[in-house]
Amino acid sequence: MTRPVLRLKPPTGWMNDPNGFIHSGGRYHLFYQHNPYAPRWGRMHWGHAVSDDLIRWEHLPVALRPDSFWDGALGCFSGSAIERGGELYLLYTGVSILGQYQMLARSGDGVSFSKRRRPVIGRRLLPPGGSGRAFRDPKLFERDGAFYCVVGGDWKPEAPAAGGRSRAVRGTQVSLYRSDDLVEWRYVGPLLRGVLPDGGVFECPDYIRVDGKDVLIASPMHLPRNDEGEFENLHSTVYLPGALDLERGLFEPDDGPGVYRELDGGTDFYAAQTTTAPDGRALMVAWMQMWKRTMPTEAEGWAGAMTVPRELSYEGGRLRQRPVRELERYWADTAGAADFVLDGTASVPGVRGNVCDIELTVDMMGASEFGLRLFIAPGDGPDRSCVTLRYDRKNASLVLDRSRAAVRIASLDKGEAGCDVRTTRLKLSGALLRLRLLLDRNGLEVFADGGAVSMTSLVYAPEDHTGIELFSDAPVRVVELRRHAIEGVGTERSPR
Ligand code: DQQ
Repeated sequence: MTRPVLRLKPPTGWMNDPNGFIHSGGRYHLFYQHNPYAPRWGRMHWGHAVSDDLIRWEHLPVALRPDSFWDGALGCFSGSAIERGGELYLLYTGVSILGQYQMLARSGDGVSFSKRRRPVIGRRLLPPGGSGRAFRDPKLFERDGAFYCVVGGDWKPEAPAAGGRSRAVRGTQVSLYRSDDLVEWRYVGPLLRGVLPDGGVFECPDYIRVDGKDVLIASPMHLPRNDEGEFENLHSTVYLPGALDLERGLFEPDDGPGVYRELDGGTDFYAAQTTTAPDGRALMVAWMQMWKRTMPTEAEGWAGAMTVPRELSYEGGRLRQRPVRELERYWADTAGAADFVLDGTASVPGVRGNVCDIELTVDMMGASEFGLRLFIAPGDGPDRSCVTLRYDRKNASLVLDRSRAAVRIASLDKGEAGCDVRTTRLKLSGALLRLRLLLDRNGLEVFADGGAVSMTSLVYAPEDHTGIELFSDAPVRVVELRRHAIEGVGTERSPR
């Protein structure tokens, strides 16, 4: 199995959630949940990588290890970073035998971190209805000289269910805290509350202002699938545009209570974390994986990787995502064709590859289906393995199908119906379908309609499965097809 070129992955062992994503000391830092000893989840460390441009990453030594009483049970869980007075601070969840509490570490050089001995948000500061059993993933932000963080966790509603007998309801909440110095915190209020199946909680909450809009992000566990075909993965990542009231600790979602928008419609996207770039861009990265799936790279001693970082914008009442523009510096050897009619199946000379960036605009004309086959095995014949992305115009949806992929991935949880096919609503305003596809050896990131829809999925294919084909059920006009190879990202540099 080949390692992705563009996307951050662990030097060895296991990687999950992105943590502490920040630009500090002249470079980007991306920490991550890490087990350096095996390609499986274990007691959590914080792995650490740095980059000048969000594309070429250099691994640094592990930043946090479970080496104290407060993280001695399951380790140093997810959290975030902020700069203060020229120092880099990490706020993370320590998991001890007493439960989950928020811990602080700091560094003068951005490489080695020293931990405060006791939690800064401990038992005394639990939110109303919250227990220390699930209280995790603090995400820091700064506003008007004050520090804030949002923390996910459990919530036991105070009143019994209306009209019924008192029943133990296990809910979940995202709580807001405030501090002037990152050490003394006070609880402000609940930004989001809900009840998820099986006592699931909102993991990895995040808040960012994008183009003047307040956006709350969270990763709810076990969110049930809806009629729109959303939330098909075991756990989901959602966003809620709305209005944040920092004084009263309230978040008013634009869509009303209990409505979540899926952040990505693919099979592998979780625990997204945002940061703001020095030039003001809102950036986001996520774990490109889903829990409880077979992970074929285990056999190579590593497992888990990130998405390529994305830029966020807020336009037309929705969040849009696109790969960071720094990626374009690595475009090379552009091939493609423009303004031709496709009717049936065709390939375009030079348009192939498994590490490339594809831009495509298609006028659907009278067709009801248009699509691409990617990662096609060499040879001839209709049975070659591949992955299919197709636009189904009648159902206004984009369908990503990896049931014919060279290496199948299975879901290991009965809460998930399967993980071969994902469908995402995509309503075109006219007949133009606009797609951007990022192929990176064992993965595919799809952005449609200027990033209004994204689908992120792992695809494991041998190195020579580089064929690309277009297909349609009736004539369509390919307005533009450009495939940029990606070169010069180079090999990974490991800790010295
Ligand atoms: N992963 C971390 C937790 C978080 C979960 C543990 C989400 O902090 O809630 O590795 O993937």
